[in-house]
Amino acid sequence: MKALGQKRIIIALFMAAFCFCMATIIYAEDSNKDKPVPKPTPTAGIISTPLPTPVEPVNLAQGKTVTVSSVEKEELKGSNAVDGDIATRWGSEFSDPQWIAVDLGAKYVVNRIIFRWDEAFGKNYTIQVSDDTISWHVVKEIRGSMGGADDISISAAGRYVRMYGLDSGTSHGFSLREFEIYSY
Ligand SMILES: [Ca+2]
Repeated sequence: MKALGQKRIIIALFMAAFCFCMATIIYAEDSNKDKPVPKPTPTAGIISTPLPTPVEPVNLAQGKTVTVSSVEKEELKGSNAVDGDIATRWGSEFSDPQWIAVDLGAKYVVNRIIFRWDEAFGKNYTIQVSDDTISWHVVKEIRGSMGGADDISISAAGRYVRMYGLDSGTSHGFSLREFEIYSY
């Protein structure tokens, strides 16, 4: 009888422990219901797309081979007009006409030319193109330039581009700091 009583006590203790565990679990679940549900962190609405880098126009004439009608003196050579340096210049003899031709090395479509004149500027001149330096085609005629920088739009194609100076704006021939040629 004594063993049976102990067995009942053990069962009772076991049941009590089981009920306590169940009560604890239920309470924990109820407690979780009251907890705020974490909200998802909103993702940033800014899409980081790099802006396209502006493409700088390339001066096709720079560093190319130049031929000129004459030079005033040796240091005022024709290549000074395509060296990218505004401080250097080509200077012709003091007479009209005079010309300077750039060999682009291949045939290009040319849309813009800038002449950066020295004090002895070209007042009246033409722009010519050629594929062989034998047959030249006049694509633009400039009359009454005031010097400084002549920024000229053209539509032409050729390997060689020439400034053919008809009349200087001074009595000192033609002097060109930069002969710039663009295709765009
Ligand atoms: Ca120069």
